[in-house]
Amino acid sequence: MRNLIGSICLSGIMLYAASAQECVAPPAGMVAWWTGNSHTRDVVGGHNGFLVGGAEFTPGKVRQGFDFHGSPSHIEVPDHDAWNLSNRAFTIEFWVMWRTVQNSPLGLPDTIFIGNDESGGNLRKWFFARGGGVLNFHVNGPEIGPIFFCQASFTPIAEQWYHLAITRQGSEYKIYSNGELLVTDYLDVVIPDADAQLTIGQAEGLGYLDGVIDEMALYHRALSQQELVAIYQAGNKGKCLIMGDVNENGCIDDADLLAILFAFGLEGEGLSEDVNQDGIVDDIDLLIVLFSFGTGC
Ligand SMILES: [Ca+2]
Ligand SMILES: [Ca+2]
Ligand SMILES: [Ca+2]
Ligand SMILES: [Ca+2]
Repeated sequence: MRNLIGSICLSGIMLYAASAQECVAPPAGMVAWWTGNSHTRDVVGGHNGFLVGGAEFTPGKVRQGFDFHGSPSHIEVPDHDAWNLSNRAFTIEFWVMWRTVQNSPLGLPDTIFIGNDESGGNLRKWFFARGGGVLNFHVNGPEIGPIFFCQASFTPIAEQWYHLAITRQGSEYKIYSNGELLVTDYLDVVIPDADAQLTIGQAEGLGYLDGVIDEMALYHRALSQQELVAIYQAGNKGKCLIMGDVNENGCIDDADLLAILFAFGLEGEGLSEDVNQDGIVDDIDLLIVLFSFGTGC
C-alpha cells in the first residue's frame, strides 16, 4: 500500500507505469509503438495491426510480446506513410528473443524483424534482418536493385533477449545491439515506398522467426546512442505508459476496471491487468485505476 501511494504522489497528474522510477520516458519523435501487451494496437500512432498465421502473445521482455512460431506467423499492419522512409531520418528499435537460431545466406535472411515489401525480386521494399551471420538493412526497387548494407556480424544465443536498433540520419545508418554501436554505414538512396502492409516477423515471405519480438517502435528521428542505452537499461520496465490504462487505449475508464475484475486473483508474469506488476491482480491494482479514473479520456 505504501508503494501504491508513493507512486501516485510521485507521478502527479500523468500517472506512469508502476515502475515510474525505472521506466524510461518515451523518446521524442515516436510515430508507432506496438507494445504487444496482449493486443496488436499501436498505442502512439493508431496503426493497429493483427495477428496472422498463428502469431500470439506470450510473456515478452516488457509485459507481453508477440510470439512467432516460424512460417507463416507474423504481424501485419495496413500500409501508411509513417513507414514510407524515403529520405527521412528514422529509428526502429525493439526487443527480440530467438527460440531457435537458424543460419541462412545474406540474400535469404533467417530472421526479418520488420519490413515493408511488395514481394520478392526487385519490387519496392525495405527490411531490417539477420542473414549470412550479419544484421543488415535491405532496400530494393526496380530502379535501384537489391542492396544489403549496414552489415554487422551478429550471432544470437537462443532464449536470450537482445535490444536491437537501426537509425538513419541523412545517408548515415547505424545498427545497435543492447545500446552498443555495431556498425555505421552510408547509403545515398531514396528508400522506395512499397504499396503493401507493414510486417513484423517476416517480409516477402522470408525470415520467419521462431521466437518473440516485443516493444517494436518507429520514430521519425535518429535516436542517439544515449537514448538507446536508456531503453536497454530500462530492461523489463520499458518505456513508460499511462499507469492504470490496462487496455492501453490512452484513457483510464470502466473498461480498465472491468479488465481487472475479470482477471482478479490471477497470478503470473507480465499480466496487463497487474497494474503494479507485483505478480498478482488484486485490490491494489483496482485502487490504482480508481485513483486515476478519467486520466487521458
Ligand atoms: Ca510488451
Ligand atoms: Ca506505402
Ligand atoms: Ca483504457
Ligand atoms: Ca498487482
